Amino acid sequence: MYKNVPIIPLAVIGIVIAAITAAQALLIDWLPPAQSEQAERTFGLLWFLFWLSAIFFVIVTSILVYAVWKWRAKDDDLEDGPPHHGNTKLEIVWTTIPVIALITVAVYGYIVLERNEAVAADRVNVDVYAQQFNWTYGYPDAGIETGTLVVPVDRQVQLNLRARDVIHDFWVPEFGIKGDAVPGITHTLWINPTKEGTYPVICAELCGVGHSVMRSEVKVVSEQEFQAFLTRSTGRVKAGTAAATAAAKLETAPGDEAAGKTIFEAKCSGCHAGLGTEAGGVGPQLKGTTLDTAGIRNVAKNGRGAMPGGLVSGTELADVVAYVESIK
Ligand code: HEC
Ligand SMILES: [Cu+2]
Repeated sequence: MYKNVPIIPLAVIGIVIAAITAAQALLIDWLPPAQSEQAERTFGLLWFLFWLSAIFFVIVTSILVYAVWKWRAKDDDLEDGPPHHGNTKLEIVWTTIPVIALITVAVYGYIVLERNEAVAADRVNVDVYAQQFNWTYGYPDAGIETGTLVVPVDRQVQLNLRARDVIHDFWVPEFGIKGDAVPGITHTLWINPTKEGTYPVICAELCGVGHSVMRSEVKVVSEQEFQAFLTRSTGRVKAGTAAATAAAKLETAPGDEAAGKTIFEAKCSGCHAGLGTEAGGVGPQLKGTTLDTAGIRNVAKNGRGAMPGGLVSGTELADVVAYVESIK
């Protein structure tokens, strides 16, 4: 019955399509390096899905290309063609194989989800606040808040995602998973970072005009450095004047001028020329400003007129205010 199958032309077409499919999969760097246990599992599942789909894609497309080429109707041929009856054997085969494939994918996917969400007893709890257009991170156990996420390596981090205005989405590509921050509810993500380093935090949900700049960083550090970070930040909170929230405490604590200069260069110098000492930018020259410390802090934090708010918060705000004070 299969004597008529055109093995050679089908094989040639199949090899060409398989080569193109494999080349675009292998020659392009689709994914960042996996830097969390979740990323390793998720990327593994992703590639499994890809190659499984690629096999079916090559088979179906090869037959399609061959059929289009071989049995193309002549230009003046308006007939319907001869009638066809079903082929039971073929139908059983093309039902059974996808059923097995889908069950495999479902089981594999379930296992990955189950492991990705296994909660560890010694996890670090971090509250992630998304807001147009910045991220802040609260450490409820230490009572502090920062603008950069700092987490220890080889220990689980539980991120409690919250939004203060509209829907945002917390995404660190290297961590392999992302989660929506939705007003009114808390969405939880668990990450087990596997390698020290600094990775970008990106908002992956269109949330307004500043969406594309809604970024911050996550620093994965050793357990020792993490403890030092907690102690240092807690110390800074204590040094600050009495204020209602931990965030406000950090913002009013004495800032670091040198750190502020670096932050200014990254976040403010696009509009304030000469690192704030010159006129001629989108924003005014800050040298010679008549604002007092609280006034500078207020504009730097909340913006004013054409200047956007939310660029800096927590210790970054304190540092940048110290810098502006120093050039004023
Ligand atoms: C998108 C451009 C832009 C960015 C980025 C920007 N600014 Fe501004 N800034 C402005 C504009 C425009 C004004 C004038 C606002 C007004 O009064 O209408 C201003 C005003 C200010 C003022 C008030 C000056 C005064 O004397 O009244 C301060 C202080 C200031 N900016 C600090 C900062 C700091 C600190 C940063 C970085 C965290 C920053 N700006 C980032 C555009 C910008
Ligand atoms: Cu956002």
